[in-house]
Amino acid sequence: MAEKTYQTEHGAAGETQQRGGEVLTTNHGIPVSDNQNSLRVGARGPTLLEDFLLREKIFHFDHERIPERIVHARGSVAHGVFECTDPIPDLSRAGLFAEKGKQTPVIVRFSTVAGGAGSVDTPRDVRGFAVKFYTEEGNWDLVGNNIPVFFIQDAIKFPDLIHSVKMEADKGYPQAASAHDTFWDFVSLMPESLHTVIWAMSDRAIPRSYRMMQGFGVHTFKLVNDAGQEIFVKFHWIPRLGMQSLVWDESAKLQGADNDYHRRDLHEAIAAGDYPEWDFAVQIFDQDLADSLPYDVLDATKIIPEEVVPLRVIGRMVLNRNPDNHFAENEQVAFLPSNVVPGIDFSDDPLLQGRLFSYLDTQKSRLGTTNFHQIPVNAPKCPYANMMRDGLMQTQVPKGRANYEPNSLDQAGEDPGPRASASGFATAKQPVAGEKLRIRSESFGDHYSQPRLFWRSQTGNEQAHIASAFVFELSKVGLDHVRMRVLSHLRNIDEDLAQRVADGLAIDLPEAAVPFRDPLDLDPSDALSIQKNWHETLAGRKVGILFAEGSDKAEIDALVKAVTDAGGTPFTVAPKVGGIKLNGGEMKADGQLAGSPSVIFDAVALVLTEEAAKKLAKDGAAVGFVLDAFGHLKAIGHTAGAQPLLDRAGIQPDDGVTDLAHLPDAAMRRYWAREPSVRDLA
Ligand code: HDE
Repeated sequence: MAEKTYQTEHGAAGETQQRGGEVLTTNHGIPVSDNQNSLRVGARGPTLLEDFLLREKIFHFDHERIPERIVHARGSVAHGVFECTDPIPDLSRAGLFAEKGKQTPVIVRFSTVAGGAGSVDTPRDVRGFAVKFYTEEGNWDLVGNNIPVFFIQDAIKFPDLIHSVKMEADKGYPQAASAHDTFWDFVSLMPESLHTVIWAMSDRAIPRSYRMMQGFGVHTFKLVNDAGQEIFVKFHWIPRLGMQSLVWDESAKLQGADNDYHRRDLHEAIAAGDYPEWDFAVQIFDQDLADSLPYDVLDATKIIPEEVVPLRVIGRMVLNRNPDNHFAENEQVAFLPSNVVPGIDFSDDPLLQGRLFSYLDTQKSRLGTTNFHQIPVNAPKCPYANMMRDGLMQTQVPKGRANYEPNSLDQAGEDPGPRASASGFATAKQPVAGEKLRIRSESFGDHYSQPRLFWRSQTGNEQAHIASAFVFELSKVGLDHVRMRVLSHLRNIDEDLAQRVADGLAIDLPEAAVPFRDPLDLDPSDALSIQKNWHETLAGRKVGILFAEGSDKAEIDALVKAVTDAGGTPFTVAPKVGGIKLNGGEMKADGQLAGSPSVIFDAVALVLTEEAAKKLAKDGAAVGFVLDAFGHLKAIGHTAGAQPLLDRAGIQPDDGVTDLAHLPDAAMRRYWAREPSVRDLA
């Protein structure tokens, strides 16, 4: 008896499947006639091993994942261009800094450190800021962070640091969070980490957007000019939008509201033509200046304040293209601090020296082959040639016999292959002599002066955030002796900080730790504060406009225009997205209320009639929308009719609560002065 069969609409047997004119084929180019059904005996019988179409498809799928990065697994990339604005040929022979207007393509990857590839974007964490410059003399990778210092001074401690911060080995949690025993145990035993720890407890570790973060090369590097003269350099990225951060409760809620908050923000900005931009600056100093400082420039736990060595802006970077494919360009991009070009060189920073090995090594484990440089996103955009051959996944077909050097094949008329050139990369000459020792220089021994400098450079409000972050994290630590040890260090940073954290934990202060070197009172640096450097602009900021049935369409239209004209991004929110009847027409919303909480906006507007506001006052999502906007110190613009909803949320009007006309201006800032009324800070 013939069995009944059916064909799905897209898989009609006998028709060639086409998309954009392309024929669907196997990986070996064989055209496919049916991509919906496997080959079987009869309509309901067993599937045949012969089905090479099924087997190839499943086989490929089974192997689609590669090991995620051991750190910085979660990241987002964008392409762009670096432009030299102030050439420095006297300092460096690097071609990308040689002429004004010289452009170099780049790819940038921003990342969190501790979480896995599928983790959230807004935990408290350091952010990676890795830039690959595709220069005419090869790739230069400046693999930096958004915090200018690091937790440890020597690469040999890196596996311990990372093991301690990642999810605990037995439990497998917490994911993407430093607030647990093992991290605080480790850092409290390594006082060199305290400077980075205090940065990580500050608002720097909860950025509002990748577009609003500074970037730092962290280590001291060297520039080398044509004459072979070298000079020390530190690299900085300065966001044109200024720095902005989230508040802690907001960043925690964002982890539920939008896991992809930063990735989406970057992608949407570029797609809309709001290209993120940074100035690129250098701090240049010589050995004499280095010798005059009370800390060691080879110690990656130290900054050189801008007030001591000023920043010189020499370029700018614009990110103007989104990746076409997440896997090909984000998962497969490989950054190597060992990628430097002629004119840039390493210092003896022991952390940097260790990194020079680690990144090359890890690519073999992640990407599976020493030929990872051939993957399009990693390949130099300039010609490259050498005698290295073969290996897994070799995709090139080198011609001829010249796979060794020296050779004299040219004398027989054959291509002898490439030769080293005197103008190629040459390590800066540096006299070195000494005994082999496992030892750390005493000049690396001051662990408290710079955290103190950072603390004293913050506004009162920023200090409260730091103290509260310590309280939050240490409240999640179950080991009393670890908390006490952290407090014993905080006393050496600042007694007030230590006392506030102790009060927040409701415990008594322990004795101060005994410092290896007594801390100094270094001059505070205003450049270290986010709030002191806030740019009052709507550019890069998003305004959520809540409306409902009966709202005035002209008012909404006017607000959308005003926000757009001021450089901001309006986003309309309503209880239903499909179409709402308004006074003066009908309107679709960009987002539904329950799925568009106010945490995803920088400011909100309530364009409501009294009747709608009364109705929404009974809806938890609407009350939460207003309550959180207020609690997160955002501007709230509203119609008179919105009052019942504001009352339900208990809003006490202040400078940030305005009528709609003043909203675009009010939305340019956060209302820090409001904070004591909404939160009990340490
Ligand atoms: Fe990394 N780091 N790191 N790191 N790091 C990696 O390399 C490592 C350090 C940084 O978006 C890994 O390709 C060691 C400092 C960024 O792909 C790995 C040490 C700074 C990224 C590695 C450090 C960084 C990484 C993991 C101590 C700021 C992401 C995957 C000596 C200056 C790059 C990979 C991307 C990634 C090792 C310390 C920044 C394992 C051994 C300091 C931005 O190789």
